[in-house]
Amino acid sequence: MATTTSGGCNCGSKETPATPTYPEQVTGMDILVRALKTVGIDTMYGLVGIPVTELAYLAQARGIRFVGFRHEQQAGMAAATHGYLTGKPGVLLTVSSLGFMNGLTATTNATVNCYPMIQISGSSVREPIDLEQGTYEGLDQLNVAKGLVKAAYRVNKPEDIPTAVVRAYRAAISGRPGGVYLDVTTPCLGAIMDKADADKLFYQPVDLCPAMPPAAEAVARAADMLAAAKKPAIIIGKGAAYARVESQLKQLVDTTGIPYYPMSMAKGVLPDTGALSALSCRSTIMEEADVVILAGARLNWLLSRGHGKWSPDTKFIQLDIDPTEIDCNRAIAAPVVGDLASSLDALIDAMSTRKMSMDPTWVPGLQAQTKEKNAKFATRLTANAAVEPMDHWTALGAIKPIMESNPDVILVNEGANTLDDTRDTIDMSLPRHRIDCATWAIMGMGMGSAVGAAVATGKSVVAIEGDSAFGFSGMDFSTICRFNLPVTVVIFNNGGIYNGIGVNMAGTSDPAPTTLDVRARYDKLGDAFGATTYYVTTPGELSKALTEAIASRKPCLIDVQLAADSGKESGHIGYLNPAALEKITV
Ligand code: ADP
Ligand code: TPW
Ligand code: MG
Repeated sequence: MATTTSGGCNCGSKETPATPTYPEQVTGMDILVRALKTVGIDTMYGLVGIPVTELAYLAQARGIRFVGFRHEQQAGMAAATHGYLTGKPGVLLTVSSLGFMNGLTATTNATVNCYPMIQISGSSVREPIDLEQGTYEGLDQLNVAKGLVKAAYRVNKPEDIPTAVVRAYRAAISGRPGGVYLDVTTPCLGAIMDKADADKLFYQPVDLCPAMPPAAEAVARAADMLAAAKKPAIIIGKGAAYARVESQLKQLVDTTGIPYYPMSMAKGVLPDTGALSALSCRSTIMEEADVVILAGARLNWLLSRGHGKWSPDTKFIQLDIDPTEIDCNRAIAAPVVGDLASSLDALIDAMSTRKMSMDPTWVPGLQAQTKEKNAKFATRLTANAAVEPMDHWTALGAIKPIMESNPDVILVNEGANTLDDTRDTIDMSLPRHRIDCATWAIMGMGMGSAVGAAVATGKSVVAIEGDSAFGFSGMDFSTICRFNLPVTVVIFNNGGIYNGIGVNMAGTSDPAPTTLDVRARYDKLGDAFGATTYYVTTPGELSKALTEAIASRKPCLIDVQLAADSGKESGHIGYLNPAALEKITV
């Protein structure tokens, strides 16, 4: 801005013109970054472009770590995993239209899984969107997001940004956690305010995730039922892992002697190999337990929705923060609605004045069954150890002792057989160390979750991926390399979705629908980005490679050559397939 007087020469004049002062100004982007920092956000995952590139630069400059991805879906998976592991919402930043929608798949998946995250997306100018006039990347993003996420907000004015961020944060973590969408319009990001006015907008929100203690009578009802149980069991879900109630669960188990069964991502909340672990006794619990505590686990398809093998006489005590979860599939005899920490504290307290009346044969029976099943299972891991190429079990036989002697390594896992067999093979001994495709059984979470886990915790990560599963997110292996993260990706290559022996029944040269590339060298993909890579064909080579890779704390990729006929259709959930392949005729 010119500071001389207008009109040219002022020669001869003795007066120096006063330098005008202007108030310091800030943009919507400044305010957004500061609002995020005020609520404690220190990391952002995303992929930039108009209108959020400068926002990412600014966030980075102001001390928010920005982890840039190759695909928004994976950035979203990273944010979701960050939220699950830290209990603070992970943040995803996307551009408008397709970038928004790519990210929304992850935000929706986070909502389904009860992971707290916030997707912040730039969106185009409102008026031409509303009149459908064909503006740049025009999409009514707020209304697309609504219905797919836990909450969705739009912010149009810079002065509303701090409130919008606090609302998004609270919605993501309070009650049942989930994905929140925050739409920030291009004009709002670029709008200018006087800094002095903006300064007045910020405040430190009080009690962002309030405790929600259960009602006393609900706890007493549950405690009476538990005390009277002959064959009780606790099913631990990932809600318990998220709520960090491992010490309360340990206390409940230690003081009552009730056996426990963990859902997939709750493995390790209490040790899988603990004396009261009934990990191998799922069917017996379903058929015989008379009282089952659901601790942060939904009675959804993963537990046969409370039907199928379940005894019709089993009574459920459900500890959950969401009252609408109760009775959703089957009558719940004793609902305890509240946050798990408060509910478990109250239940432990109530049990201290009650005596258990457990059948003395219940736990020893489960323990004998566990011993027998484990011995049988062990033979499966070694039965084909000398056969080349390996099958899933042989490869897992090599991996099991290495993962179990590195309990602090976080395991990420997706695939069909690769998922099911890994879950069944590798015992976990620490909470929040197993992240998988979870409630929706989706493929395409691997690289994102591995990045999120490594960034959020600083710990080493091993991602065990089916070859198909890896394909959904494989390009973001480059993000692991670019950020030099301590992540090892292990690819089980059996050449296909479920296996590599699918047959094209039309007899043309096209591959079968399930067929991928059994001879692909995924290790060379890792070479392209400077990772340490291995191609292994024997259990010995796999052991050596994985041991080295974990110790290196560097990006590594291990291509594990499996036999094309290793793995069955749909892994362990083939029963959900409407038609078996052999029924198809041409
Ligand atoms: P899993 O797949 O391991 O069985 P789910 O995702 O189905 O676990 O269930 C998790 C449950 O935990 C959800 O019903 C959710 O409402 C509940 N939950 C999440 N956080 C808390 C918490 N802090 N306190 C109580 N329940 C919680
Ligand atoms: C987004 C359907 C379920 S499991 C799977 C697919 C494609 C891959 C199984 O093959 P993989 O493992 O990973 O090689 P393995 O060991 O059995 O050979 N699209 C999405 N999600 C799902 N679940 C699918 C498709 C599917
Ligand atoms: Mg496969």
